[in-house]
Formats: sequence, structure tokens, C-alpha cells
Amino acid sequence: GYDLDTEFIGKNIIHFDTIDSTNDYAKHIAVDEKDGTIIISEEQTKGKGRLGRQWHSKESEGIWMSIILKPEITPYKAPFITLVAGASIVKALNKLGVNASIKWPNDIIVNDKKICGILTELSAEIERVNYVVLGIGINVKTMEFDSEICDVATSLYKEGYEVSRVDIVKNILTEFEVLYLDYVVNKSKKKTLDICRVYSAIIGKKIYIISDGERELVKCLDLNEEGNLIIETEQGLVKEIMSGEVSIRGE
Ligand code: BT5
Repeated sequence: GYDLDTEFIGKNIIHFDTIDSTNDYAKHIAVDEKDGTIIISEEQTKGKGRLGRQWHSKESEGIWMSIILKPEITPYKAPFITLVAGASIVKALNKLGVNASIKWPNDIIVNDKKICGILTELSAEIERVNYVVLGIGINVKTMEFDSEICDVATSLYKEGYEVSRVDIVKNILTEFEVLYLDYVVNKSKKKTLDICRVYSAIIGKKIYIISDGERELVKCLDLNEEGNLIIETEQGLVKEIMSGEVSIRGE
């Protein structure tokens, strides 16, 4: 038991020892399940990242979970939920003593390496959202990574943090509910954006933005009120980028 004192997030928790992907399972059952239902599995055999990428999800080594959400918002407002999740994860981890920051829009990093990824999937009609499945993967224990990602991926344990998975989940869900309700009920992005700015891994730094295979070195200036990234090119041009448009690498 997680002993949660949330209103609806995590009131219903479905637990698996193994599953293909908690996001895929969540999508299958979403229509019939309550808002705030959590799917969590010890292992995923087909964990997914964005754009069909693979997410390594070893047995008992991390937190592989999905949250079913049924917000009354228009579809174009759904991508911001990724930032709401990032803000709640980074806040929860920092409260647990972990020096974690957000690499906009969907990575959480510790010591410049990725410990957590977020995958938000949406089912919607033109004017309304049917449901959102918010997938969160966090590397907690040893996690032996394959050679191609061991330079970019890490775990809490590898970075010297021994935190229980139950404590992490509990803290994330508690923080998430506050920020989520502020966004979907109060229609305010402020709480989330404040946290995203304070714990940003990239604001004020030079980063590479990669789009259509082209790599460009830019300076990251800020997040705007929509949650889009404001960057300045080497030619001094200031541009706004939306999540989904680009990948970001450190300099
Ligand atoms: C993400 O994609 O970062 C989103 C990951 C979401 C995973 C959760 S787990 C629960 C739920 N169920 C699912 O099936 N998925 C969600 P993206 O930004 O595309 O990053 C993927 C890239 O990160 C891969 O191509 C690898 O380079 C790297 N990677 C793969 N596994 C990793 C891991 N465990 N830790 C850190 N990096 C990893």
C-alpha cells in the first residue's frame, strides 16, 4: 500500500509483475477506468519511449507506471501535462534529497544523465479529450544499461541515492495531483512553470536542438507562459519552440 492522501490520483492501483507496456495496457482499459487510475509493473517487456523508441525497463529495477487521466480540456492543451508531470517528479525527487533537474520537455536528469523519461499519449476527438495516458519511467536501482545508452542514462542508485520506490511513487503522486488540478481545474500553468524554471537543466545554457537530422547550437533563454522554450540562435534570432518539434542535447 502507498498510504496516499490524494483525492483521486492513485485511489485505484493496478499492479503487475510483468507486462508489455504499462502505457499500452492503460490505453486498453482507459475508457472503463476511473480518472487517476495507476498501472504499475515490476517489469516491462516492450517499454516504449517517444517516436517508437525503446525504453529499458528491467525487473524490479525501476518505477514503470502509467496514470489514466480524464481532463475536461481541449486536445491542444494536453501536451502541457508532460510539463506538469516533469515538475511534480523533479519536486518530489528534490524533497527526497535527490538533486534532479528537468531537461525540457520530458527528461529528468541527475548529474547530466537521464534517470527518468515521460511519455504522454492522448486519445481525443476534435473538441474534447477522451483520456490521457501519462507514462513515467524512473531508473531506481542498479540498472545495467546496454553500451549504446550507458553514457546518457543513469539510475538513482548509480548516482549515490538510495530511495525506496514506494516513497518516490507516493511523493510524485502527491505533488502531481496539486499541479494537475491547478492546471485542469484552475486553468493555471503558473505552479508548474515556476518549478520548471527553478529546476531547469537547460535555461541559461547552450544546447543543441536537433530537428530533421539538423543540429544547431543555440542559447536557451527561458520558458514562456505557454511552456514553450525560448531560444536564441548564433545569429541572434530569438525563437519559440514547442515540445515535439525538436530533440535537445547538452553542448
Ligand atoms: C522517453 O522517451 O523518455 C519516455 C519514456 C517513458 C517510459 C515509461 S515507463 C512506463 C510507461 N510505459 C511505457 O511503455 N513507457 C512509459 P524518449 O525521450 O524517446 O527517450 C527514449 C530514449 O532514452 C531511448 O532511445 C534511449 O536512448 C534512452 N533510454 C531507453 N531506456 C532508458 C532508460 N531506462 N533510462 C534512460 N534512458 C533510456
